[in-house]
Amino acid sequence: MNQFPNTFTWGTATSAYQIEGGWNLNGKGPSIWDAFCQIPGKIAKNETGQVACNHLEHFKEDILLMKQMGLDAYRFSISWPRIQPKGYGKKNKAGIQFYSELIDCLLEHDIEPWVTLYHWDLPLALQLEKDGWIGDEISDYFTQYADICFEHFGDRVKHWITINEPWVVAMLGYGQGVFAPGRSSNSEPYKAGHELIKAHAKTVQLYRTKYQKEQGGIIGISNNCDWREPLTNSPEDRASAQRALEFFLGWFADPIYLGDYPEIMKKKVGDRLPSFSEEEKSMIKGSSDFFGLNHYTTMYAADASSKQVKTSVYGNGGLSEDQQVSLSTDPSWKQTSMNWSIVPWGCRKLLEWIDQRYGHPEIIITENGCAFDDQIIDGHIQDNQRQEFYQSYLEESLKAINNGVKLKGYFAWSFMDNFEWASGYEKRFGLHYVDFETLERTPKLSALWFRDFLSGQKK
Ligand code: PNW
Repeated sequence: MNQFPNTFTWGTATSAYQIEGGWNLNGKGPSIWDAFCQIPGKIAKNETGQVACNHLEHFKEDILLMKQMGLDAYRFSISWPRIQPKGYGKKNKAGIQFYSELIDCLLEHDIEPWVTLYHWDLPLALQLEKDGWIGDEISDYFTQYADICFEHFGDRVKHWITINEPWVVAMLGYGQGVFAPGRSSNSEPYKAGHELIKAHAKTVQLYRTKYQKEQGGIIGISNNCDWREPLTNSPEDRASAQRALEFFLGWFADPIYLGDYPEIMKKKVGDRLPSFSEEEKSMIKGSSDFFGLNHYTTMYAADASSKQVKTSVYGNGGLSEDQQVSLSTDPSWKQTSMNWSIVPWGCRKLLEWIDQRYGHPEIIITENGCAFDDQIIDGHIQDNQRQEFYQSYLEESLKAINNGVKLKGYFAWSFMDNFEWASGYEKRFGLHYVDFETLERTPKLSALWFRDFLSGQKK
């Protein structure tokens, strides 16, 4: 493969609930995921993140493994209820201490911390007492929590991500109910999305007015989006692919880059889509220093304006009915163990679409990766498919750069196997294999390939 720019940032990513464990240790409060995992049938095999990879106690060993891979950066998330057990009021010293040590240890090894403030583990008290992300005050609670993080960690953390994948929080948490808090509705996702955007923007405003000048960091949001390829070349199918992208990524990125929701969403969702005041619009517009993108897969889009679309890969949530697009895959595409198709060129097309629609922003791929049923052969994890996945997605990313896209960094999801939400531990996304009995970590073939690839890039 050709060279990436030498200023390019290379990292891996994780999130708190998926790796930390210690769900009730050292003063941490319960989160909506702690509660959700207690409901029989919500998680494969009724597994939970109570122990996960016990990163809480193994973090130093994990940082050494990152060092061995030659990574520049590590993206992790802070557990809000570890910092504020109830999500508001009193802060928890032991929680602050943990992240402080983690950050120090990364910096001692020359690894840049990229910190996500919210990767889905909302303090349970905010759900029970304040209606979680559909409550009217949630964006203020979030901003107060973020303030604590900037105050305690901002001297050392120079890269902040406010919220991970608001689309997933809204759609899977409030539309289909397959993720915490497990609610099903065709209007709540739009209200949750609205509050998530406000929480992001208020937090960025706080960082910019109170901390950015002195601390000198940057702050943004990570949105997820799949690519949508028109099924045929008909004007209808091409319009549906565009519409599907606007409903997926435009929902969150349009307010931030263009100042309001996409017109097509306003038209099709009607009064279930809340509206921003002029003051909110101007606070939200321009509220991201970089374009964080999580990308996993691609599907075909075909027009379904004349049909009632009831189902999609994401179930029966309001979204698929509202956008009136039918999604499908190509039988020739290989799939991961999540049944997500492997379509590297979709990654390039999405990067180019973002570049064009949002005025050539600096993009960071904050997640890209794949799950496979890894086989251990003679003590080695032979995950050739994962290695090929990374190589092919990176090749297409490099093509996008050569076509003028300002892609500045890439984080592989994930550093190690972990708690894959509703799928439990069965789906393995890691570059490192984790034996969940002994918690022993082992680099997979893909981690070794990455190490060699990075050393080639750094010459
Ligand atoms: C992302 N979807 O989740 C998350 O940021 C990670 O925590 C997660 O482990 C990773 O991707 C792999 O799943 C997603 O249904 C979950 O489109 C679901 C979807 C997308 C992303």
